[in-house]
Amino acid sequence: MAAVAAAAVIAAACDNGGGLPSPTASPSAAPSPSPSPTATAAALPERPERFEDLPAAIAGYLTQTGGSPDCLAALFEAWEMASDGTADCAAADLDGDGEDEYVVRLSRSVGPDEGAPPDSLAGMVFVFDQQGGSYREQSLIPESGNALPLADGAYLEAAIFEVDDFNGDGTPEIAVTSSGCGAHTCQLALYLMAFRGGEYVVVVAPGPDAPDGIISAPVTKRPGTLRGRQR
Ligand SMILES: [Ca+2]
Ligand SMILES: [Ca+2]
Repeated sequence: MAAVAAAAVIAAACDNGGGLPSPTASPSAAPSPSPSPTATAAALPERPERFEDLPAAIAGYLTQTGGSPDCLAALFEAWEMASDGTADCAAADLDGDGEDEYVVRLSRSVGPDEGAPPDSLAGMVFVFDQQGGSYREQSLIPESGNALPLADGAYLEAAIFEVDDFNGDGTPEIAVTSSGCGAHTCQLALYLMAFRGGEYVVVVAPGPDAPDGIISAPVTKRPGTLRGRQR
């Protein structure tokens, strides 16, 4: 791209040097009466200092803007959010009210000082749902004995694995993963969540292999080898 742009600049310079009158700039159009409402970008809020304050700031931003057509891409860029390359945001109508909700993963760097492998990410996954004109967040990583959060509530390698209608009932479910490592092994946990009875809950029936409906399995490789939904 840079080379193409440079070539265009050079070509333009040559044209101007050829004795031909340079094309006049197109006459300035009359000032448009008012910017299109859809093009009006609300000011991006400052990133809160504390990681645990990000969800409330995002809920406030979504409430102010009435949603996010770019699924928070501009906000995440401004906030310089850490990412593993998997999706940070997915929009889908999860409760069947005709409006999109936002499934959002927030990541930060984490390392051995917090008991994590070097150069890891930890994060939280929330759904932001609008009720009565205000967006509110709910965590999509339920508490479980297999996956303990770090001090600020972040989980290692939290990821949006997929948002899709897995069971064909017409409403999407949300598959979220996180991992945690003990002394010898790492566990990957999978949470399959959906909107039921006014909130987002685990929809897998508890069983021997899934206490609390949370599916977990040992992974012998470093966490992160099971990659989530790609951006
Ligand atoms: Ca909805
Ligand atoms: Ca479904």
